[in-house]
Amino acid sequence: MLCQTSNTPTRKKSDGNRNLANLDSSEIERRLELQKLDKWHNLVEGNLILKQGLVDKRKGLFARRRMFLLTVGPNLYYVDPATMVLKGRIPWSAELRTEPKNFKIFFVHTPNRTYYLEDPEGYALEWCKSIDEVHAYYFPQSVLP
Ligand code: 4IP
Repeated sequence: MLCQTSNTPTRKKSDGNRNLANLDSSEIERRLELQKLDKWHNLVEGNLILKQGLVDKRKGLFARRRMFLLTVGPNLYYVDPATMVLKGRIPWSAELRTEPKNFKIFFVHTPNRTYYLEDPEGYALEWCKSIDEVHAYYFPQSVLP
């Protein structure tokens, strides 16, 4: 697993992440129908949300609390939950990789930027695992042996 190293803590129980590899097209359609009732649906360009949660994204001295939405595509959108404005998205590429620091803090490395992220609920390892799974699904050639 890309995000796990020998000195990282063991994972907490699952927080409801949906595994992309286990979803067939009819299940995706069914979940998309349900998702249309979700207040985040209009912000993710019609893509099925695989995982969501509030994450503090640090840039410079300050951190901004954002709703992170991991979707098929793949996409990793972040939204200001107070204004419901889509603020950005982490760009995907074969080079993207996660790095958990502890239960709360994790990094997402991209070629041009490292995103410094903190899950106040302590699900950093789940975020890394979910992002890694989506990455492996879309960029299978980049998975290390
Ligand atoms: C902002 O700081 C926010 O952290 C922005 O995050 C961030 O954009 C800006 O970086 C940064 O300057 P202030 O709110 O204190 O001004 P968000 O877009 O989530 O509000 P990104 O999206 O890039 O992290 P710059 O370098 O993109 O402007």
